[in-house]
Amino acid sequence: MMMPQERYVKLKQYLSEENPVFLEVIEKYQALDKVAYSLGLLSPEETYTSQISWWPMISVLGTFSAGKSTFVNDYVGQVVQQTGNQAIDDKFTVMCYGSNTEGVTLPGLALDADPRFPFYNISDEVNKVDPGEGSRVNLYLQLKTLKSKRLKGKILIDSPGFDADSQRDAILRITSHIVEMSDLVLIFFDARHPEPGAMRDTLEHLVATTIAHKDANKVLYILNQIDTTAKEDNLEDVIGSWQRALAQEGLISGNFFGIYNEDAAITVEDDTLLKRLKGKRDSDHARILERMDNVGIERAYRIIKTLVDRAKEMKEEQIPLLQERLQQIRRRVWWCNATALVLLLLIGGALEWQFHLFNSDIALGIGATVAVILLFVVHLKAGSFFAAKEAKQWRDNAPDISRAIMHNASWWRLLFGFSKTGWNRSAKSKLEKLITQGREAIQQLNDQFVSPSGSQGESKKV
Ligand SMILES: Nc1nc2c(ncn2[C@@H]2O[C@H](COP(=O)(O)OP(=O)(O)OP(=O)(O)O)[C@@H](O)[C@H]2O)c(=O)[nH]1
Ligand SMILES: [Mg+2]
Repeated sequence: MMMPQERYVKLKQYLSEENPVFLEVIEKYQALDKVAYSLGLLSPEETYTSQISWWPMISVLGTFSAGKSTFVNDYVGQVVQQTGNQAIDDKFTVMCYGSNTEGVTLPGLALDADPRFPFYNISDEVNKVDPGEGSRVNLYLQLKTLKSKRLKGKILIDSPGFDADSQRDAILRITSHIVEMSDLVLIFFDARHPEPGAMRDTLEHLVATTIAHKDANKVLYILNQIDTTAKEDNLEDVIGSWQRALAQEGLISGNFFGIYNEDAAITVEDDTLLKRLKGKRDSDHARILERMDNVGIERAYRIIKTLVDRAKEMKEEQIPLLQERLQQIRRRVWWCNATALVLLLLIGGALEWQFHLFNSDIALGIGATVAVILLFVVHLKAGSFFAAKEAKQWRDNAPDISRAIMHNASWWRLLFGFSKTGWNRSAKSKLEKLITQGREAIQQLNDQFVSPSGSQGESKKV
């Protein structure tokens, strides 16, 4: 396993050539990790740099036979993916650049075990929703490397079509992971079946999750195979019913496109009709390609935004929650201590009353020492008992909180309090600094990419 230190160095080497902004950004991630180590939210071998994709990542999702693989092949300029009119793809294919002229296909395990890819430890995630399936990660994922200029410095993912009956939890989990990690998500629909029935599942699972996504602009909704509307010359109707179906799922505004693949398209006899279809296709296709080619810019923003969000979450949610839970544990421990003290005094009083046990200074001293030792034992036992109990409650839903509770429930913190000690105040001020610096880094990116006139065409590529 790659340790954080090694990972920072690798990331810096790889990314600083691309854009010097990344050097600082990686250092900020390092600082964020440090705060998390001190709070116990991360274990020493973990790092937030492995929870995001440093590569720009584009994913292609959608209904089956919509033409996803055909589109992907066209984009990379090679036939990497099989296509056909029945459900073809049964796994997610992660594609990246490789210098071998002969492409290489590697099993899903290659992705699961490699911290440079955004699927590191995906088997654990799959196991959470579908116990046991994680070990069969090869059934769900594969990695293909190919020598395609378009893929340089990018990750492109082709996915299996959504099928009404056979959607496994594992596939759904991987899909939402992909949507989460991607800088650009292309959701393909099939113009041959634009009505709600045929894409019910896709609508429910993809549209619903992407609408809810905080960064909705990264999702492109693509009606593919619009050449097929030539048969009845009803492009507008088909697009209309498609958008109505999307609106029914709550998607009113969004990035909508209509395209087809020229090699796979049917022959259109009518010239004016062909021109109209091709006009729509060419302009929409060009807009999609522009977003795909510029995905490096979106990635730069995403990486910084994730840092800011993470720091905010830590400061505004995790620290207060942790503080509250630890206070609670501390209160319980003090009640135990108080009860023990009362019991000891009663026992001591009874012994004195019955046997006059504490009639000398030495006896009194021994008695007091025994009492203090007993109280300390009670304090330790109660502390670890209540901390373990509390940690267990958070283990499944918030493992980082659970770990932090155990990390912080040391006897001296339980004795002297948390809110009073400086640790959380200093953590909070470090996080505040990171948040401000993150915002500055975003401005720095704006300076690089945004031209004052606001026109997109003048922006630089990362
Ligand atoms: N008419 C027409 N046919 C297309 C177009 N794009 C793809 N096809 C055909 O549609 C069929 C399905 O294409 P694929 O690319 O395999 O679709 P997919 O979405 O990858 O399908 P799964 O991987 O099975 O989910 C193939 O026979 C393609 O030749 C298009 O724009 N127009
Ligand atoms: Mg396919």
